Amino acid sequence: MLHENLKSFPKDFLWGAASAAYQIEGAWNIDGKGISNWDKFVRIPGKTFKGTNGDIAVDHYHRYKEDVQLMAEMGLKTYRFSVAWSRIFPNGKGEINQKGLDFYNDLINELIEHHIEPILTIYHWDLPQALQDEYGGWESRQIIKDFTNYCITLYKAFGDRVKYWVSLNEQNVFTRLGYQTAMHPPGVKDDKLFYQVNHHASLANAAAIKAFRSHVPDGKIGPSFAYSPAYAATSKPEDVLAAENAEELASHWWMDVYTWGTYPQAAWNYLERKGIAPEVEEGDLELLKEGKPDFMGVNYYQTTTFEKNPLHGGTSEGHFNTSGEKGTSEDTGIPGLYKTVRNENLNRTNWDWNIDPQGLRIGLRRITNRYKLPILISENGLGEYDKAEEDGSINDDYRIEYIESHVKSIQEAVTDGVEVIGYCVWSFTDLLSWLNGYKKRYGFVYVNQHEEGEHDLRRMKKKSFYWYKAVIESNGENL
Ligand code: BGP
Repeated sequence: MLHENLKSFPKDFLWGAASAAYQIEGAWNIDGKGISNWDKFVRIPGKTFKGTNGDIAVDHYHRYKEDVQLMAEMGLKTYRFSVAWSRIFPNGKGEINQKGLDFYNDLINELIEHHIEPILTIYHWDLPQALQDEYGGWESRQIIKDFTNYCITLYKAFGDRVKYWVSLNEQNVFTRLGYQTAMHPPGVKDDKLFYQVNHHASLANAAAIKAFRSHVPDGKIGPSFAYSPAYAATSKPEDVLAAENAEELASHWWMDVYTWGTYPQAAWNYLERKGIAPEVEEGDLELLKEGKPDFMGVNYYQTTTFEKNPLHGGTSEGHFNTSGEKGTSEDTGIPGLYKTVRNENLNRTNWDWNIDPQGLRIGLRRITNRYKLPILISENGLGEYDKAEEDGSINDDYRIEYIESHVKSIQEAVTDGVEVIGYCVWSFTDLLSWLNGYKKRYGFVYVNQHEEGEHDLRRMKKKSFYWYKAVIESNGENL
């Protein structure tokens, strides 16, 4: 649809930015914090870019007041952050670490004082290592109880002030990279285990949402799903089918479970015939149905284009660009189902991520049509090299262009009738990219932190900082 005039953003639209504990906090072993799976994983040689780790990250733990001050100056309406589970429960369960609760209490109070709505992500990938050691973390059903206990602790501590909650961040990504590509902890490649781990995570997600209803009855909660809408490479029916396969196995597999507590049929049959469908126990599907979210959190970075992949001799796992050298990523696929192919209609970043603002509108509409849930865009942004000039300016016009085009696309979706609650740009300050160190930057605020040498971690406002401030001031009218 081409619209003559676009609808305005809702008056209470949550213009925001996002982060995650491990990527910003640092203070990895301070004030009683326990060790997480990431604290351990980054110490294995060759796992991260130049061996970078989050020991210090951008030291948000000690500089949160300065960071919130910058958010206030920008006029942010909301800030999405995550809680490090091992700060609250150093062993994942058992005794609570009061200093961990204090830190997040202080942060939340600081945000509220500055009229910034907190959005709290309960789990953004940093699992207490003690749980991984004891029972394999997400590999065991025991995680459901410990995760729910951790959630209830947070609901009781912060539910009076925090009204927006994200349960699991990108379940599809942390399980895929943890159990299919071995690029994230625990560094395993096992397809059957991957689906089993996902089943446990979905159950934990549902149990957490179910418990939320009695502890924070006036709050809203949902998972954040990493959605990459599938395109067909051509109008050949076999390519269209490949895209359908991908949409079902790589997206509906999670979003259907979140919303309805059911697995999509063709994907289920495919996995069952291969002997890798998850084992479902009595009562599981009932629990999944009881965990319906209030909104679908969507992390959108790009669309993916698919074509037919032969059953024999087809493409399987390919190299992922974590070097920032354009053109080094390879196609991936599942023989017999689909394979990715470069979309020549789209420009790409230096990390080979497609730049596709219209894809966001398409994705928002697909979710609205299928699930009829409001949507929180919990992440979207551009990771690029940034350069601090001698006069301290950072001219990130490419980032402004990226965000502006995506905001326009959201407005088009809003005009189409999609209910969007808010938009959290990834990220507020520069931060540690899990596998790409500090050279792949996303922030509105530059942080003087690099892979090597000593750096003073000072904060510098990028050109995009001022631009987004003006967008917020005009509630998106001033693009
Ligand atoms: C999402 C994660 C974020 C963030 C972002 C950018 O998948 O939720 O934590 O890292 O991607 O990814 P990257 O740092 O790999 O560019």
